Amino acid sequence: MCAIKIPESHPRYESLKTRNKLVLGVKKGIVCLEGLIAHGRGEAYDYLLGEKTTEFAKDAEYAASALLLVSKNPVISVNGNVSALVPKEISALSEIIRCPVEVNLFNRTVKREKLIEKIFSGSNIERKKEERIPFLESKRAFVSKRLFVSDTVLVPLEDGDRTEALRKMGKNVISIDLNPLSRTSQTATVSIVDNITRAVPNLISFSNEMKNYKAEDLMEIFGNFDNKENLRKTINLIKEKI
Ligand code: PTJ
Repeated sequence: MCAIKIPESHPRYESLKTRNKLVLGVKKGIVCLEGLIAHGRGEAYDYLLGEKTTEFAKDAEYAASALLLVSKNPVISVNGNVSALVPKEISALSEIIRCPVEVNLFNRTVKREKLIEKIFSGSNIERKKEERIPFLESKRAFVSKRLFVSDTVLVPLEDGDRTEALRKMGKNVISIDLNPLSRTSQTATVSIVDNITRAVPNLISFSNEMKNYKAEDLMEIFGNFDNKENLRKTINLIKEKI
């Protein structure tokens, strides 16, 4: 469903369709206004990356899928933008990985949190926020017991503070953020520099491919991935493009 009708022949059809999903998300009370600004920032980086999944993003998505599958207690954390853009895909990924989804909002209101939880009501969703991430001031510090004890957290469109705090707790953090220079990308264990609209479908397809792999093979795939080097190559790609 779109706020306005966009002809499929439009050269920027995908981008305009994505914007419309966010505008509709605002109208429904799922996306906060700041989410539109955050998306604009993402779009600028996407433009520099050629609006497609780079080979480096694909490598990160492959390693992230292996890490999610080999983790004992993974959790997917979602916010307003993620819930408006890829709700079905997040539910599908959580089923393949067999992990819960948790709503975690930066601009948190109980009303919006409940609205978003409804979107994922058919999934394994963690509602109760009984724990607090240490050394984190924002409302994002309140998490479920499940996330508190998790070994790996997938955090699309996260803020750098929480990524750092989760890393300090000893967790693996998989980020999805189009900005390779953001604190989130710079501190995550696996940094996926790709649009969430492409990254989550790729995670689904890689996880499906690997779901019957042995733990040692998954560990090997994850172990062979060098996140710092991958980020360096992505930043170089942007430099070349400019
Ligand atoms: O729903 P809430 O209240 O939790 O708020 C969500 C936002 C996104 C507003 C909040 O988390 C926020 O302010 O995020 P930041 O700090 O602006 O960071 C968002 C990051 O996501 C930026 O680095 C953007 O480049 C990136 N980004 C934006 N859109 C996309 C994206 N990355 C991947 N895919 C996108 N579509």
